[in-house]
Amino acid sequence: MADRAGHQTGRLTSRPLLAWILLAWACAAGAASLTASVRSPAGAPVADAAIVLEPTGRPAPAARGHATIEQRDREFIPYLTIVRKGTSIDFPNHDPVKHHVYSFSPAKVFEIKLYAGKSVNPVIFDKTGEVVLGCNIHDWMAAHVLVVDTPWFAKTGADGIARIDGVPPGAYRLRVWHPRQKAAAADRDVSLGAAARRVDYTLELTPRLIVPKPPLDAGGY
Ligand SMILES: [Cu+2]
Repeated sequence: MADRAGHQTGRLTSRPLLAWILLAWACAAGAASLTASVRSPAGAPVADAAIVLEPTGRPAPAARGHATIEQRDREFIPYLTIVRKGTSIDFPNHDPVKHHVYSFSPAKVFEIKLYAGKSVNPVIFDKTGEVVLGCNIHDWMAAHVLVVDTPWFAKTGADGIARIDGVPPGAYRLRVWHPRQKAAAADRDVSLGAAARRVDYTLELTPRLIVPKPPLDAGGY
């Protein structure tokens, strides 16, 4: 596959006119990109913030996905998962102890009773909204799922940066959300064109509650 792609690239560069036409077409049809930077009021990068672009005045194209939230070292990984409405999520348990995953959030109420290894069935997140995950056995385990109705979203990394590529030009409502935000930032209306766009946000968070984990071999769980 790589060879074939490389070969095609070689052919294109040897035909400047064709390459130019393709480049012009790509710009005209051009996909937009948006980069968001999220920082605390003190200027520190904010990780795990969701950046969501919803098309205004037209439906987002339909798509369903699949995602995985693991349990490892008696923690959920990752802390924040953003999915499209209709996405199924698996909850594999890689620990030598059992977990009991649950959510009481209106967007998705479910529980997977005490289990080890692979969870029986994936859970389908069929409503938009915020879902808080917990474990009945381990109080400190917490994770979040944000269910959205658009394929264009990203979450910030440790550098506080999130980037969404391949967005068709047009009008969008831009939302930022963090599981521990003190107050919601206002939505913004953005018009995306061929040029890359950058937006900056300041979000104040409540500190993450750190509950000490007992050693695994002491209590047996
Ligand atoms: Cu657990």
